[in-house]
Amino acid sequence: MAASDLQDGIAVITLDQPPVNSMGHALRARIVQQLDAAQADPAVRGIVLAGSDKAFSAGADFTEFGTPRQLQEPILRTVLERVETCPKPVVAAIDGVALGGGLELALACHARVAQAGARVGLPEITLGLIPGSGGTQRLPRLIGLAAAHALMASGQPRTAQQLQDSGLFDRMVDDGAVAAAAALAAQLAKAGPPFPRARDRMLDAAPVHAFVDGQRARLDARQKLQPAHAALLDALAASALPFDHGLQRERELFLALLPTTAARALRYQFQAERASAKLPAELQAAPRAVRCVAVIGAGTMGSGIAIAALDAGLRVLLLEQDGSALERGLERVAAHYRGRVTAGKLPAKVAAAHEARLSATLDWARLAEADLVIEAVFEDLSVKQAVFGRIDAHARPGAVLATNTSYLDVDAIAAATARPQDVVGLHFFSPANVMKLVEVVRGARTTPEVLATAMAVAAVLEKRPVLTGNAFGFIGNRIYNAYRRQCEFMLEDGVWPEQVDDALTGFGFAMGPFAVADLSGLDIAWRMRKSQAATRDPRERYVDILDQLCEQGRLGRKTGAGYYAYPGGKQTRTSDATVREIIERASARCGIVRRALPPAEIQRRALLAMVNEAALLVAEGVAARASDVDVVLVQGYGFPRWEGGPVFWARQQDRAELDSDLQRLAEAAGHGAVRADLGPLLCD
Ligand code: T1G
Repeated sequence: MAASDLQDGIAVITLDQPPVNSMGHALRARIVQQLDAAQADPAVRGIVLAGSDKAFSAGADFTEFGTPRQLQEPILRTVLERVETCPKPVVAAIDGVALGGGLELALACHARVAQAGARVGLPEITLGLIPGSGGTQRLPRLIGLAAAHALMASGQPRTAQQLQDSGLFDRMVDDGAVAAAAALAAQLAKAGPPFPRARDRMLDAAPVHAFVDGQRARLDARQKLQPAHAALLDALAASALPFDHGLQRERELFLALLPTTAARALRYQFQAERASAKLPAELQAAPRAVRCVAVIGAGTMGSGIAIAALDAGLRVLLLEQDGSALERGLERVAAHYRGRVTAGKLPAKVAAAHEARLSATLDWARLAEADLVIEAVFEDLSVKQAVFGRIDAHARPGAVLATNTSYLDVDAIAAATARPQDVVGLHFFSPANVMKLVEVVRGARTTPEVLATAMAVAAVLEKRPVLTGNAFGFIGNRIYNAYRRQCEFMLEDGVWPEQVDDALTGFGFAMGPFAVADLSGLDIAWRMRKSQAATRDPRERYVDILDQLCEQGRLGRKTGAGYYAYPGGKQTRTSDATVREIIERASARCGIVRRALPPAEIQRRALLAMVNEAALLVAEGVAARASDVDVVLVQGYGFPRWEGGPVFWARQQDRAELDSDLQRLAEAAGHGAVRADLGPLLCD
């Protein structure tokens, strides 16, 4: 709630709605009540709005969105109007975060004082919305259109420090924002009305329209798929109007976005990510403390994991079995930090502090220093088992032992130790210091305490952890394999790689499956397929196009040809007659009469394959929650966030059509195809 106390004629109204002062109806009503009381109290000369050191306010309470409470007076705009029209000066004291409606509340104040470490932003675009309480109208008037657009279009918070010269804040302090705000309120009271208001500044129409038209032309393909980006520009164009007209236009645009699939999907994703970070009730336990992480294997993955741990403030011991490999790994880490400093993304002293916490060794005995050991060596079971045998011999009792395997059996790896209860999978995605997703793989003997430690470390690394059972492919690769297999079926059925890729990027994927395969290299899948050939059921439909490409040395971009040709080693891919011949021969061998598939059908078949596999994963208990699958696909596989994920997408479809389409896909796949029961997946 909002409590108020009077200090030397200045009423300090403190927003107190843990954990982040999200402004639901109760808090909004309390703020208005406290404002009215301060306004009526003759002893009050000025007013300060403050929050906690964690949050001034995280904005509107989006759990109220789509419910009557969201539109129950006082709505947020009413609160802001009461602040802006208050006959006594109102100053915001910003510490922690001021996001969305939280920043909009501060913008409606007559002045703003920020604590240097505070983070402010208008992240509405990440929720498929635009600011709905004046942000698109007040912010450009305070910091200029271009700076305001940059903040809103990125949706990313900035530190107050980064905005100190923007004109957003009247004061910036290292500490004591409330006292500084009280002093400023007293100053404004002494000077008397009218008090400064963002709304009283006008913007010239011509430069506003020129800027907006320029930005509209720059919207990229994926932004054009998201209605909020165009709506934001429409709202900014309205900032050239008289303030109240612009405010009205913003409101219309905001309300039109609220019910969109994209807005619902993005809110769903926000909450799904928080849910996935929590272990199921029966597995909850206290995590072990982790201060030192040993990473075994200084290759691309190992050095990426080491960087992620260094960035999180942990001590890192990088261990290799080969001196030159260790040197290369250290250079990879050093080059990373040099690049960040050169690009101005990291102060040199911070980079130096990170690197100071890195040590490297060939001495296995030093593993005894680690609280967590992460193995990131070659993806081969016997190699990993040998490494875990040595880890077991040197790691201290109670250390958590993690394998970064992307699909091998975690139990078979754990069996190489005398402490399988301490073994867990931590499947990072490359580059490990960039990709947010970590699959936390639970072995048969993994204890809840070890799982809790893995989830806690993932949070420290600012990752998005998702618990998964120890089944082949875990969650992400299992789903991705089903998706790619369906896309290979479509090649045989009648389309070319570029038609599949274009249809899926047209849906919003960052890249299509064949472009991804060429980028990552076809030989990875080829090696896996050859290892499974002996046990593959000959009755099952198997598409050997990839095998044939690899047999011709077409391993993807790195060999200048894969599903596409890359003439002159260029990045741009071109379709290739050789590939088409291979595909046509494959169709002929299957007796398939090729037919063109429209993009919508390509998209639907690919998505249905994901949905079916998601349902199987939930039914098998590999995924603890249906929404966990969506977090994995969005965070690790380029699934468009504004579509929510395959499960969210399925929940928007007609159930009967889903079932009949899945039946058709299962029949086309032939022997071995399993059509899942979507029931458990589709109930929210
Ligand atoms: N509404 C409701 N609940 C919220 C919330 C919000 N705005 N923000 C956070 N929570 C919940 C969250 O679900 C979790 O709940 C708990 O608080 C702790 O969050 C009108 C329309 C503030 C940086 O987009 O970015 O204003 O899981 O785990 O890591 O124009 O929360 O514990 O039950 O994330 O310390 C715009 C979203 C809203 C900010 C804190 N605001 N929040 O991070 O904790 S729309 C946002 C965040 C709007 C106006 C528009 C982060 C955080 P539970 P957490 P954290």
